[in-house]
Amino acid sequence: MRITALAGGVGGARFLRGLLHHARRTAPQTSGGNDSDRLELTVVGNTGDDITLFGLRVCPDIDTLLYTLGGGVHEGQGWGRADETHHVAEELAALGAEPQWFTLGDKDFATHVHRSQLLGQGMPLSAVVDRLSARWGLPEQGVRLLPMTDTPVETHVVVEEAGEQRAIHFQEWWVRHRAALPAERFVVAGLDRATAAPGVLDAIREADVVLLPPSNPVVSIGIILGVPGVRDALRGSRAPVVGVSPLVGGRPVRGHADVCLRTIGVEESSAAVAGLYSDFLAGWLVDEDDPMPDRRGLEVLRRPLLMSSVEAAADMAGAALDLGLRLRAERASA
Ligand code: FO1
Repeated sequence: MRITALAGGVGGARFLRGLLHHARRTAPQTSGGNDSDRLELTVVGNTGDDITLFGLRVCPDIDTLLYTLGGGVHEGQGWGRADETHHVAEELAALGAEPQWFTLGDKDFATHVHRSQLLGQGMPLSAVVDRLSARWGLPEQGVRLLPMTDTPVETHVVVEEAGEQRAIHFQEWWVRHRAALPAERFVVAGLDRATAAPGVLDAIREADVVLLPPSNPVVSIGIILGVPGVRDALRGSRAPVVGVSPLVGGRPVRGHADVCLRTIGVEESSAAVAGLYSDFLAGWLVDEDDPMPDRRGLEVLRRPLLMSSVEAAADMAGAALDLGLRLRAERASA
């Protein structure tokens, strides 16, 4: 069974960890269960968060997916490594190196050093991600992680300060300013010239089901949808696309999806987020307390959407997957 997911950072990674847990706990116990049931997951990761710091290329959403699915993530933060130390960052601060508002741990630095070393040798980002995925044992779990594009792109935020507009990097807005600086709009430098990374469009076209985890619909999934060809592939895919609302009661479970939706002039509701995907969405999970969106042709399921544990995430991901498989079966018999 081939599943493709478009994912951003913490919420997407936790959802996909739940999906893998769901697959393991429902796998046929008999040995040699026919391979067609084995879950093969392709994750298309957002690279709009990427930033160059201290001369190193940092890919926050890709790294959050690697560390979470690979079992090395700092669970409380949802990003960065568990059991970290910060000697390099402390020395950089002593040297007066900027910026100091983005916390990089020592083990995390190794990822950025090696990635920058390989990129510097001319290796495309997708090949670098393959190397990092191998270190984290993703292939053994049947997981292939692809950056959405090998083209360097960066999400910047146009902010208004003292009556003048200027663009700052998304991470500075998100981390340093906690998304509290009024944002005029998002600009993704390089996206219009980007091409989907090798395998991305085929993974969407050839999937049995495509899943949209509860990642930020504007600055994570929205950015992936902006890669030329991705939206058309979703529209034309034989796979039903099933998404999970990132809002519960109109509020994001974590992060600042509400602020991002307001910035693009979209209502902060799960129905409005489903509207952003309406040209390809077939199924939608909303929290059990949320109003049912009355969208024709959209199959809506009510489920608890708080991923308070891996088991809860597995229940949620399992429900999304089962909805996708049901919709696929209905299409096949139509
Ligand atoms: N998020 C923060 O809120 N504060 C940080 O200092 C921070 C550092 C950081 C370092 C590496 C990394 O991969 C992610 C990091 N994040 C941090 C999360 C990052 O901002 C993500 O892009 C967002 O969480 C959105 O996915």
